[in-house]
Amino acid sequence: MTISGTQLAKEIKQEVKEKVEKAKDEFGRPPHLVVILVGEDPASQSYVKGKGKDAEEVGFKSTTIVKPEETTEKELLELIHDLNDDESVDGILVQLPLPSHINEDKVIETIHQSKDVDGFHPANVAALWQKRPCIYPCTPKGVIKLLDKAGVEIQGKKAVVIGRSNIVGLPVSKLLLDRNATVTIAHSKTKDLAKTAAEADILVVAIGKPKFVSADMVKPGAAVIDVGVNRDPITGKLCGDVDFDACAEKAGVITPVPGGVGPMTRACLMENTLECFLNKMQKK
Ligand code: L34
Repeated sequence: MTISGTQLAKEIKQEVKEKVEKAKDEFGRPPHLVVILVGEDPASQSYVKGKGKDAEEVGFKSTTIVKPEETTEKELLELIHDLNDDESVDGILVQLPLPSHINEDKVIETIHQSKDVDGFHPANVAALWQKRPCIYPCTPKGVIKLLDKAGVEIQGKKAVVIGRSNIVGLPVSKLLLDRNATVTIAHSKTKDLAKTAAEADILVVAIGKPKFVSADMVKPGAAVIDVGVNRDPITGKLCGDVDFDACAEKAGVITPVPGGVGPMTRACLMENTLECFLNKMQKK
């Protein structure tokens, strides 16, 4: 069975929209999300466009700031400082990856933690790993919601996460661990990766290689979550890290690309923006 991220994202956005209506009555304005894109990478342009579209759909104020590729690190950090100080801005997201002359870590730690809708700030990451209140990063949060929606039991199950990035592999592993799965973090250097993967009740793939997971790596009945967003080298079409057609027959549930984790990332970003807004307003 295919789990539709598009459908679940729609339901989440509907809930956010209703809460935004109420928040507007109570606080006099909707949440304001600012997304910054540096450069002209077509994939990033597409994701940023999707975020702006979703933000408008749920009734946020949405601003997209596009900066040229040559923007200096100093200029970008100054822009972030201005947005940090701007009372009317509730969420700040700088789309990654950034041009190589800009230090991503510096950018991430400059965004004020209270406006860090991505949940990438080191203080937020620390809070996540110490089970303190925090913003759950969008993609990992979306993965867990997809599993819950599909009725997949997590507790006591064997989860294998392929990929160990700060954005997906590590936090998704932590969230699965917090739900009492037994988690193996695998990666491109794992020996017998196929064998390890084939033992998973829950297989989450975020390795960034088109059609990396073949049917022999999937345990019959497993839940397969494909976090990959790649271009098929032959057709140029969007595809995941999982060979969907081959694996769909063996998996119990599986997410498609497009229409799986991508839309969920965006829906969770809307939830996080509302959360940052409410945290701020309720403190006043
Ligand atoms: N700061 N940078 C920051 N935050 C993020 O959360 C991201 N990520 C990743 C890249 N850089 C980031 C995203 O937003 C990946 N990502 C992302 C978000 C949405 C989609 C894909 C990747 C998405 O909407 N995918 C659609 C298809 C879009 C298309 O056609 O191009 C899908 O159905 O999968």
